[in-house]
Amino acid sequence: MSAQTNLQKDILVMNMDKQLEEISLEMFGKEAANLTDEETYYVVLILVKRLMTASNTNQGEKKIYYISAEFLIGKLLMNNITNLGIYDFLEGVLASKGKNLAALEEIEPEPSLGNGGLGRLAACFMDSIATLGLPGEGIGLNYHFGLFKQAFKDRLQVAQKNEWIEKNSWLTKTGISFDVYFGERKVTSRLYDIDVVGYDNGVNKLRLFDLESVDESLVKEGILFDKEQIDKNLTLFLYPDDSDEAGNLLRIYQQYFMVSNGAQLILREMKEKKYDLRKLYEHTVIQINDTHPTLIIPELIRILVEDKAFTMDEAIEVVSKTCAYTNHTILAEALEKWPLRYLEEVVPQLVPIIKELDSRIKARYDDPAVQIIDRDDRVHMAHIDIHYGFSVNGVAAIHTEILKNTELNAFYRLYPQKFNNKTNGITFRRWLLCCNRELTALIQKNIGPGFKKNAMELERLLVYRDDEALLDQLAEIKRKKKQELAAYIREHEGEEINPESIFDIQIKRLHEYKRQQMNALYIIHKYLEIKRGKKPRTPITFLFGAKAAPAYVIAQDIIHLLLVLQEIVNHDPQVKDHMKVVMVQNYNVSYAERLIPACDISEQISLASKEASGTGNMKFMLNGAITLGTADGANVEIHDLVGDDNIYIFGENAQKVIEHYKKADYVSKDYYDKSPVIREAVDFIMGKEALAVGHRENLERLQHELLSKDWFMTLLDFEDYIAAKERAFEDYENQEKWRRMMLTNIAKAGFFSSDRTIAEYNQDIWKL
Ligand code: 26Q
Repeated sequence: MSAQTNLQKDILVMNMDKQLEEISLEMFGKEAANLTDEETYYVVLILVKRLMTASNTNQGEKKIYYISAEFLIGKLLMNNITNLGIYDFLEGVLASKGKNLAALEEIEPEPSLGNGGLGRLAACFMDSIATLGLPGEGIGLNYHFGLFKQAFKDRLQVAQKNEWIEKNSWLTKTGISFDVYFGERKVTSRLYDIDVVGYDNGVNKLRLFDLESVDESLVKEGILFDKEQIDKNLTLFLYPDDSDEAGNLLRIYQQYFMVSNGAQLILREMKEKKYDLRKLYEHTVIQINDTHPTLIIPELIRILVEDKAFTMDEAIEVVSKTCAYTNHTILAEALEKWPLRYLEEVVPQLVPIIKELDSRIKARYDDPAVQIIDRDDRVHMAHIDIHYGFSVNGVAAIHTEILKNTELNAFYRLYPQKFNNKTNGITFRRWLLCCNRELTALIQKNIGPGFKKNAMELERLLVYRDDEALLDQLAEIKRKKKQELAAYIREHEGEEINPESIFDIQIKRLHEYKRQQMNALYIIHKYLEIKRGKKPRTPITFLFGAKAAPAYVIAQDIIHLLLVLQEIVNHDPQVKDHMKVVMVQNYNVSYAERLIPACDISEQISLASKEASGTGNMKFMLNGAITLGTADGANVEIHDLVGDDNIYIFGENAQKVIEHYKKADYVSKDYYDKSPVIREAVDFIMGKEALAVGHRENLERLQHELLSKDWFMTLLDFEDYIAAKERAFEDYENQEKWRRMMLTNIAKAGFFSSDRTIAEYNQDIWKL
C-alpha cells in the first residue's frame, strides 16, 4: 500500500458508518444501534471482510507458497482491524451506537487449525509476509473441528470437537475445486480462502482446502468417528488419534489431499500467468513446514513427468530448485517415517516416484543413514526433503548447529551449502499491539511509534533503565493485566487467584521433553516447604495451560498430577494463601493472549537440545516476563541478548545431554537415591494426600516412568531448577531490580519479530 494508495479501501473506511447501517439492515433488518452484541459481531465481520477485499493484493513475479498442516491463526477480528489501521475509528463508530468493540471479541469462535508452535509460527509468518508486502500464500486444510477442545472431568483431560465454522466466518468459499486421486479412488476438494492483511500493507491469502463431501455427522461421541470413510472424514480433525493403523493411514490421506490440491493450485496459477513450467522455480518457491507436506515433492515430479512430458531428470531438477524444507524437531519419534506399505495403499501412484528418488540416492551413496527407504521398508520423509529440496533450515541457532553436527550430520557432509538457520520470530501485532494495548501505548509515548514497523527500535527503551516513573508505569500495567487475568480465571475456571502474587506460567503443548512434570515436582517441593513453615515472602501462583495428544498416555498422567496438585494446594488452609496452582482448560491462542501479558516468570524448561526453538519464550519476553529456562532453543539467543543479569538459566547444557544419550549413562534412580529433596517430591506422587484425590493408575504409571526411565532427564536438572527458581523469587522482592529486568527484556525483544525472520527467509531462501 505504501506505493499505491488503497483508494477503494479508503472510501469504504470513510463511509464506515453508512456501511454498518447497510449491512445491519441487510442481515438483521434493523438499525445498528438495536443489534445485540452477537449480531453486531457478524455485521462488523462482514464490514471488515469487505475492507480487506477492497485492499490491494501483494503481487510480483515470484510467489512464496508456505505449505503447512497447521495454521494456528487464532481469532482474527482484533488482529485484522489493527492491521487495517481502523481500530480507533471503528471503536468510535461502534461507541456512537452504544456498542463496545472489546465485547465483540468474546463472541468470535477460535479456529483450532493447529496444535502448538509450528502452527502458530505459520500464522505469524503469514502476517509478516503480508506486512513486508511479499507475494505469498499459505496452503493448508480446513479442519472442521480442528484440534480437539479440552475439558477436565474427574481431573482427567476429555476431548470434545471444536465447532468453529459458522455460516458467517472469515472463510470465503471459492469456485476452485480439484479432483484428488487415491489410486483409483477419487474425491473432490473445495477451496476456502481467508484473507490475511498486512500491517499497513496489502493482502495475501491463506488457502484452506476442504473435502466437498465432508460429513460432520460422522462424529458420534467426543472426537470418535469412523476412520475408514475417507470420503467423509478427511477434513474433520487435525491429528486424528494415530494409535492404530487406520489412524495412521488417515494422516497420509490428509497429507496427500493437502499436497495434491496445493500442487494443482500452483500449476494452475503458472498456467494462468502463462509462465514456462520449466522455469517453475523462477516464479514459485514452496516452503515445506516440517515433513507433513513432504509428498508435494514426488507429487509435483509425478505431474510433470506424466502430464507435462518432462523427463524424470528434468522434473527432479525443476522441483528440487523449487522446494525448501524447515525442520522443527530433533526428536526421533516426531520425524515421520511411513511404512512403504501404507503409501502403497493410500497413494500407489507416488510409490514408483519415491522408489526412483530412493534408488538414485542408493546409487550415489552407500551410507544407510541418508537413504530414503530404509532396510525395514520405511520411507523417511525428511530425507526426501533434504535430498530433493535446495534449502534445509533449523529454527534457532543451537537447533541448526545440532542438526548440522549431530542429527543430520550425514546430510550436512553431503550438502553443507543447503543448511542454514532461521531463528523463529513472532508477530508483534498480535503479541504486543493487540494483546497488550496498555504496554504498546506506554512504549509509544516514550520512543514514538517507529517500533511498530521496525522492532529493533525497542532498544531505545534502554535509556529509561533508571527512570523510576516509567518503571512504575510498567509495573502498573503488569498489575492491571494480572487483575484482568485473575477475573477471567475466576469466571472461567472457578478458581480464586491473588493478583498481588507472583505469576509463574508454563503454557505449551504437553510433552515430556518440555518437562511440565519437573514444574509439578517443584510445586510439591514448595508445598511441603510451606507445610514445614517456610513461607514465601510474596505468594506465588503457578499457572499451566496444555493439551495432550489423546493417545499420549504419560502426557495424560502429567495433566492428572497437575490437577491433583491444584486440588490439594488450593484447598489446604495452611498453604492456599501462600501458593495456588491453576491449570486452565482448553488452552488456546486467545488464552495465551490473556496469560502472557500477566506473566512475571516464563517457564522454558525443556531438556537442553530438545526444544528446537520455542516461540512462547519470545512472547513472554516482549511482554515483560523474565525467562526461567534451560540453555535450549531460542532461550540461548534470549540469554545472549539480555545478558546473565536479566534471565535465569539453569541445568545441564545441550552437549552434556547429548553425551548422556550417547553413553546411555543417565540413571534416574541414582538421582532419586542420592537426594532426599528429589525423593520427597517423587514419593509424594504416590503418597496418601495424592491418592486421596487422584487415580492410583495414573499416578503410579507416572511415578514409575520417572524412576525407571525418565527419558527426558527430569531428575538430572531438578535440584538446579529449584535453586534457579528460589533466586528468581528472591529477586522479585527487589522490585527496583525486577522492573529494570522487565524493561531490558522488552527492549531486547526486537530481534524476535517475525518480520526479521521473514526478511531473512526472503533474502537467503525465497529471493522474491
Ligand atoms: C508427527 C508424526 C505423527 C503425528 C504427529 C506428528 C507431529 C505433529 C505436530 C509432529 C510435530 C508436530 C508439531 C511440532 C511443533 O509444534 N514443533 C515446534 O515448532 C516450533 C516452531 O518452529 C518450535 O518453536 C518448537 O520448539 C517446536 O517444538
